[in-house]
Amino acid sequence: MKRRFFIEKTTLAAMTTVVGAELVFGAKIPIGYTPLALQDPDPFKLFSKDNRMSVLNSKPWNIEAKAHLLDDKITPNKFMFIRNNGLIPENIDASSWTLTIDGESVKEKKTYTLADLKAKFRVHTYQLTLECGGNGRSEFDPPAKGNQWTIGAVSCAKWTGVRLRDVLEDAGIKDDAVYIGYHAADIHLSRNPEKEPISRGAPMAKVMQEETLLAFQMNGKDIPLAHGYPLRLVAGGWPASVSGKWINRISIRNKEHDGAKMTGTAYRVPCKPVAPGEKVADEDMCIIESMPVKSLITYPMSGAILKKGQKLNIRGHAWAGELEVAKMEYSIDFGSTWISCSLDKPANRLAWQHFSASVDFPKEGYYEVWSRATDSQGKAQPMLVPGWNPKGYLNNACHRIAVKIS
Ligand SMILES: Nc1nc2c(c(=O)[nH]1)N[C@H]1C(S)=C(S)[C@@H](COP(=O)(O)O)O[C@H]1N2
Ligand SMILES: [Mo]
Repeated sequence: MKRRFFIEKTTLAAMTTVVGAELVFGAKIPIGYTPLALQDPDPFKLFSKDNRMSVLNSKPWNIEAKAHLLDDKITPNKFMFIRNNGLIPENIDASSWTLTIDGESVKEKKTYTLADLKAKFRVHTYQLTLECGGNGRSEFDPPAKGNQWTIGAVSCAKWTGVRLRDVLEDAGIKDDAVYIGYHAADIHLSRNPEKEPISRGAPMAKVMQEETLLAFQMNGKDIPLAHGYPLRLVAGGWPASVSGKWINRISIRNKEHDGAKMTGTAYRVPCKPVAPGEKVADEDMCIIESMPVKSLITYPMSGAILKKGQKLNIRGHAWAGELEVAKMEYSIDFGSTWISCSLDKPANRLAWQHFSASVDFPKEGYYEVWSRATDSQGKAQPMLVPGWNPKGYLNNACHRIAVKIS
């Protein structure tokens, strides 16, 4: 056979990079043939996810839930979305894992093992809402590049760990500290060790909150690998990109952190509203902080069919970033009138809240049930997709489900 029936040298080189070893008889691979090592493994088995989750991307892995899969009050691993910017770290050894605190504004650079962290600091558990800044991106027009999240990039698990504040104070925080930046063990898609897939952070006010954790457990067990084993930051209520996974270094900065995905359009939105599609100057972009008020009807699943005269018991969750949800309503007439739902208090600050209502339908036919949350400052969810921004962040439009009465 002639050489041209086989793969190109450049393709072979790319394959070698991905496989992480020499493809010994690589030159014999026919065109169009995908070696098993390059085929995607079953993500549901790989990550112990329910197979009704949606895979948005496999390189890197990005997987989201559906509204009705998020019905649990405490999100179990099997329904928790995965958002990766790079490749999951390989060969993690928790017994030799360390966390280093450094930066311009640390008094004394210090390194801790996981055992040090557990022994030295008080352990706390909080249920914390983590929503990807890009959740809802798929509905923006003109469309925004990136994972086309629908509504399923949100979770509220129980996280156990030590307070970030306690660890930083142990190393010593200088007066000029303004921000922290995290560094993690995940691998850049290029496999270039000089590059970080993501290195974000938060201003000191968020860092010093009692609920901001360096967590080593999720729902009472070791954190699953995909969610940051063995150590992750958890900063509830803020875009989940602040909650760095696989953390091995935190820098206390004397300026806003300038790591990967802190600048340009990444996790930033126009400081003032812009027209859809408009170009926005860099200096007019602001870092996303607290996430906006939002809700999700988790029961029933959209498309429910009921008999005439039957009441429909709906339920779901609502959250409001740093704030509490103060009011929860539903509408069955496309937002013309709203009826209140019963709304629970959060398990703790920064945890989502559960709502429920018993819905009456006037006659047979097709309906949509819409849910609308209002935060403690009086801001409600918009009925339609809110302010367009270049990367499609912060879509907190009302959630809706279809219901047929027959
Ligand atoms: N090290 C590291 N941390 C990370 C990320 C990442 O790619 N690498 N992704 C961030 C983003 S954008 C989100 S939305 C959350 C997702 O957390 P989850 O995958 O545990 O749901 O992790 C954040 N922390
Ligand atoms: Mo995200």
